Amino acid sequence: QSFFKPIQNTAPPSPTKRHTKISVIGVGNVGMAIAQTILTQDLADELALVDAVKDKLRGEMLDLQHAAAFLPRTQILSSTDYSVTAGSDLCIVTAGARQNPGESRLNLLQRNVGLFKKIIPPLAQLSPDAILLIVSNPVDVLTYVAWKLSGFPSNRVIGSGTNLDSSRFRFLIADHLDVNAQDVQAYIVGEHGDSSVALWSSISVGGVPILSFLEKQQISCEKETLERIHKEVVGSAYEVISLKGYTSWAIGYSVANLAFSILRNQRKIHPVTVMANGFHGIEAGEVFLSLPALLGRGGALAVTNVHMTEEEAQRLRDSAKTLLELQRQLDL
Ligand code: 6V0
Repeated sequence: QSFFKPIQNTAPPSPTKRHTKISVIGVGNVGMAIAQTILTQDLADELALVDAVKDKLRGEMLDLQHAAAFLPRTQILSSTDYSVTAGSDLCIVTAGARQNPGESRLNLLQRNVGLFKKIIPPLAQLSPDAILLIVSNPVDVLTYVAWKLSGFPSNRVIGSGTNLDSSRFRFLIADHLDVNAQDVQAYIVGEHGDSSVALWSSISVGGVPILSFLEKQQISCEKETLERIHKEVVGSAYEVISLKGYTSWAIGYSVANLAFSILRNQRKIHPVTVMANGFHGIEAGEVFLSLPALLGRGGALAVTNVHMTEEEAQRLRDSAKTLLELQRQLDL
């Protein structure tokens, strides 16, 4: 005797409904913010969590499962073994080592490369058609590392890059003008963090290009405000970390938004880390940097020909050189 008495002659479930699976590697502050935002957006039928710390991983899984009564139905699994990720459509990597006191950035990077050597090959092997979305820092170099270790085509290896920097930028401009941040278009490209490049001519509010509007009106002090806002964007992560110890909510929403664009084939443009070789005069070699890219079910589908001044393009090329130099020092 089963709990349900079946209804006779019902049609079998439609074979066209795709089962969507997302894996999140690393259930720290960032991984969990991403996982919970994904659940609220009804993006996946299955969510697999992986971490190296068994008890914390199980605790986080149970805590999310206990919210099932309030969320769209998603099967949540967890394991320290990568077999739990098999058949994923999207693998989001947030695992990372913390910087030790006095440790150089290069040393931290090399330790994270060590972690990626354990993480990326099994992910790629168990989900050969997946898209890899890298969040761990330094995100640009680690996206390159993930691309190398996975053997995937570069359109299926993406880093969260300056998507977060750009959303901080849009928030601050919106706050200054007292408008909705969704009406502000503005791109920060290049390296995630300190050397990011704000594309001034890309800023428009409700379809009005801000810079040419200011120039026509000969309002120069507003330009200074925009520059101050970019400085504030660069300082934002440091400020949040000094206040609460880590950043989580904005990166959670920003990565879940990327997951939505990819899995729901939105063909939406996001500034994310992609293979940048061949764009905007970057010819020095295989390097990943953020550029406004069209995202859909196949991953990064195209890069927009966004207008850049020669100075902006030069700053991108300088970043590319710095990253290539760093990549050359890595033991891959
Ligand atoms: P955290 O809270 O220390 O979490 C890291 C997690 O990774 C921990 O749960 C670890 O147990 C786990 N981990 C470590 N090694 C492994 C391994 N081999 N396999 C599986 N799991 C492992 O860090 P937090 O969540 O705050 O940050 C995670 C990463 O995201 C860091 O590299 C941050 O610098 C980076 N961020 C990137 C951002 C971006 O915009 N790209 C923004 C914020 C943080």
